[in-house]
Amino acid sequence: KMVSMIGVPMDLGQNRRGVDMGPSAMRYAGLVERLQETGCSVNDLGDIEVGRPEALDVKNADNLKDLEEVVTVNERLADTVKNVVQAGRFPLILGGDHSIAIGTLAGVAHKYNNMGVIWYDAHGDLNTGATSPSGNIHGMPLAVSLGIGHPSLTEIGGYKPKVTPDNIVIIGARSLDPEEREYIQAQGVRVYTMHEIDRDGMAAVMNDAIAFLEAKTDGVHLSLDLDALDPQHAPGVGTPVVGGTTYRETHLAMEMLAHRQIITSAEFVEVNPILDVRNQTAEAAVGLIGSLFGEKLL
Ligand code: DIR
Ligand code: MN
Ligand code: MN
Ligand code: MN
Repeated sequence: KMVSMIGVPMDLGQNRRGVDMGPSAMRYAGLVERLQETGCSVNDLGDIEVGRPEALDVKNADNLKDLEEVVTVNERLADTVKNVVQAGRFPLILGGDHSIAIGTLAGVAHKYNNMGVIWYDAHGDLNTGATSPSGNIHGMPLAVSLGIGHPSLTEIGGYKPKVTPDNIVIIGARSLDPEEREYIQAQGVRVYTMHEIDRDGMAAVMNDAIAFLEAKTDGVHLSLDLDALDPQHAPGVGTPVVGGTTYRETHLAMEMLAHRQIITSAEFVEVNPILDVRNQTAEAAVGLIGSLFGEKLL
């Protein structure tokens, strides 16, 4: 695979400082070498420019923290990602908080008529300024990509929506806000909560999710929020939720995605080195990325 790697040192979409260091932590954990060992040709495009919170004139209109700068960064990211996919390369985006999925999807969805999305996360990220309990845009990127929310977010890349509710699957959910639940139920969004993972096992869940998306999409983006993993396995995240997937389960999920070859772009987000334990979470992310790109034990 021809991989183009893009770091997005964004921490404005939530309120725990430090997630801006996520891309460095994953690079430090040996990401490029790991990908090269699995046979990928890697082009590290460096980091997208993000304003420093201290230097920004922060306005929180409409319950959307740092809206202006989040929009600016995501426009830049969308542009870069669009160029990568147009060049026929695989975009691998390193976060940064999950608000960067807005730009990633704006960039990749150009190329596909029926973009599929796997949202691997403890959360639904289906809030808007009107429903969010926090005002944090990292809790909104899936809604924004579905065309719901503030126009300056939904119009990033110059078109909307990027995806439709019947082409997304959420895996690992265990913390959904009341209006996120309502949306999921009203739209019939396919969600594999921790209940289904416990009951049926990760292999069955992934087989089902892959078969579902494979049949009807022409490209699939993987958006992996490290907080989907249990805090024991990924302590370095801003909004940990107990009862998550293990490292092994997530690893298996990545291997199954690699085997079925359905993923056309991916991002790994919410790694926060300040909250981490000796870079464990970045190392977990790098291990997972290795598996996603076809690394094998034997
Ligand atoms: C919560 C937390 N649902 C919110 N969301 C997070 O603020 O909207 N997403 N942490 O990853
Ligand atoms: Mn999350
Ligand atoms: Mn998230
Ligand atoms: Mn592996």
